[in-house]
Amino acid sequence: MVLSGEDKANIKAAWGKIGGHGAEYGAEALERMFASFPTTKTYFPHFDVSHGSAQVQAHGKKVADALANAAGHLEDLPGALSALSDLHAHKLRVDPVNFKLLSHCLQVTLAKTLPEEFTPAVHASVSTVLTSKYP
Ligand code: HNI
Repeated sequence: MVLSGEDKANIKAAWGKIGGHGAEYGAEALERMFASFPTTKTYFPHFDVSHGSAQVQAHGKKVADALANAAGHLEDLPGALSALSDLHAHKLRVDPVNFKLLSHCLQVTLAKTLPEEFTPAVHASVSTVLTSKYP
């Protein structure tokens, strides 16, 4: 996967706009995923997935922190995401189709919260990164 210079600039700018809201947006994206694509809940049988759940909030922060780390390593995404990829593929055994579902929910959350900044070009750049590991 090759990110253009424009992609990188778009992602850095979009992440900058998220500021301190990463955990909140991460939790909203998870809530949207569980609500809209219920099969994704099968990976979280030990979670309370109801609205406002402390577990979903905490997990939203973990996902957001991982994405922030990735956004800071756009020159070496495979390296930055390697341990997490192993965890999801080999230990958690998450089917790749689910990443597209979470990506979609992240994009909806960003589009809703940053309507001015989330232009089609930014949307495309974010998609490229979020799906970078999948065929
Ligand atoms: Ni995911 C745990 C990041 C997509 C199911 N996930 C994590 C952790 C991070 C993380 C960080 C915590 C790791 C640790 O404890 O060491 N997950 C991400 C990111 C994405 C993603 C950045 C994509 C953008 N995860 C998904 C998807 C699913 C998923 C699509 C399934 C639908 N993840 C899990 C499960 C866990 C998990 C299950 C373990 C949760 C727990 O605490 O028990």
